[in-house]
Amino acid sequence: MRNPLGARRGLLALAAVAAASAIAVPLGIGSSHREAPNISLDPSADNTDVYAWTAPDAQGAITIASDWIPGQVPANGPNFFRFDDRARYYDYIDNDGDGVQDIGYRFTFDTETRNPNSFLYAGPGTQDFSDPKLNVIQRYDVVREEYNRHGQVVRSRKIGDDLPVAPPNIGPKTFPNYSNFVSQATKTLKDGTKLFVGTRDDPFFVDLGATFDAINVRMGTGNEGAGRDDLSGYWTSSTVLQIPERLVTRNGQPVASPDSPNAVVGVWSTTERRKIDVSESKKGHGYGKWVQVSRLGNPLVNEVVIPLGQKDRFNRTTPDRDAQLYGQYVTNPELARILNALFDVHAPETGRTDIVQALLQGIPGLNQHSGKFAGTPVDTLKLNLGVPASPNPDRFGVIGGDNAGFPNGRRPTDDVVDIELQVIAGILVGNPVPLGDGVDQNDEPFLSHFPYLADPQSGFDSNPGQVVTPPHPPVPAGG
Ligand SMILES: [Ca+2]
Ligand SMILES: [Ca+2]
Ligand SMILES: [Ca+2]
Repeated sequence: MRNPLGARRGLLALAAVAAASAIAVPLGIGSSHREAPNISLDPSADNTDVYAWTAPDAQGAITIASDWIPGQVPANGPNFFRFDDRARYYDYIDNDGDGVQDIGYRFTFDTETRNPNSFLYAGPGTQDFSDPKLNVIQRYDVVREEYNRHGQVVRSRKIGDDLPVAPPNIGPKTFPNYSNFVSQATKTLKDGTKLFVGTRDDPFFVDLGATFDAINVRMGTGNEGAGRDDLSGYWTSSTVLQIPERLVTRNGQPVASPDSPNAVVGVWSTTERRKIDVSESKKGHGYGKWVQVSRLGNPLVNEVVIPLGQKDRFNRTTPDRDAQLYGQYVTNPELARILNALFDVHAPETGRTDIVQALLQGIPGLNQHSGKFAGTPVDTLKLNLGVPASPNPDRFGVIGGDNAGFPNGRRPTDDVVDIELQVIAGILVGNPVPLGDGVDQNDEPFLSHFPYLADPQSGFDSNPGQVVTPPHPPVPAGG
């Protein structure tokens, strides 16, 4: 099996290491491809991706999808991947730009085995959640929290109680109507919030094995397709939320236009564990306070920018301290030096305020917060909710002229690998280099409706890591 571990968290750093070792440049970053050493040993708490966008069919809401647990091989019974009952999973929203959460959604889980004397996850022909043949069922609670300016909880409300998690797609004999089955896992609350939690096709797409080799072979391109989606067919564990704008904005009102003072929100995701926990403990029965063990906002920062010695610390800290703790690594990114050393792309190596602005401060007039915290550098995915969804999304997002995509939020279709490589090379400061990995889209088409992320391939039918993008003519930088 190709190694999908640490998937996109470690993606670019991994690709850089692979490329470096291929031409024997001593970069001194060691043989380990683990991105953040501690969390790579704790995959069930590992954030892999966060998406936040305005869906075309729900323009008065923010849609947030968060994924955990990288590299889930579908054919993996009898104990399939699932959320950890002993962890707490969060989506956070900052609506004034100080990097302190204002709204949070906390997911906790509880797994029941109905018949401990059976080895089967579910019996043949299982139809729905009430079917007694469904032997293992995981349920979740979701609590909506509101915080003061110090991030302390001032209001807490359980909005979902014992809701069913969409099970893994074991195979057609077990779940003959899988799509219908898991559609029951979509819930709409009284306040208009939609929820889905469960197994999905991993929406991230990347040629993990050959990113930089392709650039090496076709210098100046890397943009002609022919890449292999090494994450194709793998599963992920997802939470998808669709929240009416008035429930996330700073003034409790819908967003009237892109210029409205309440238009921009920042999104990130975290995982918490008990400070002292033991494997025998039941849910909530560990000891000690809850501590954050994983954090993810933009799909670039901890992967590429934060050096190995700081990555575990990054996972423990909060966005409001990002500038103080990690600012130097953003302005002088190691990856720019690596790209230059390997491929001579003339990427600026210092003073990269363009990267700080694109990812941490927000782009003025697009996705920068307004008000007294405008331009504060924090690693959140900043989305202007007043920008309408694009009828023709461009996979390059903003650098492709489509302001409804990354880094104005992040849609599942956004090709963040190509975008990030081109941003590091300097497309925002007049150095367009048509870098890419040759994979332009997900292996599975996204759904046009909630929860948008595609059904997972079945364990019976899966053949992960095999989908290859057809070759195509070169695409210039920025698409
Ligand atoms: Ca805030
Ligand atoms: Ca996929
Ligand atoms: Ca790509």
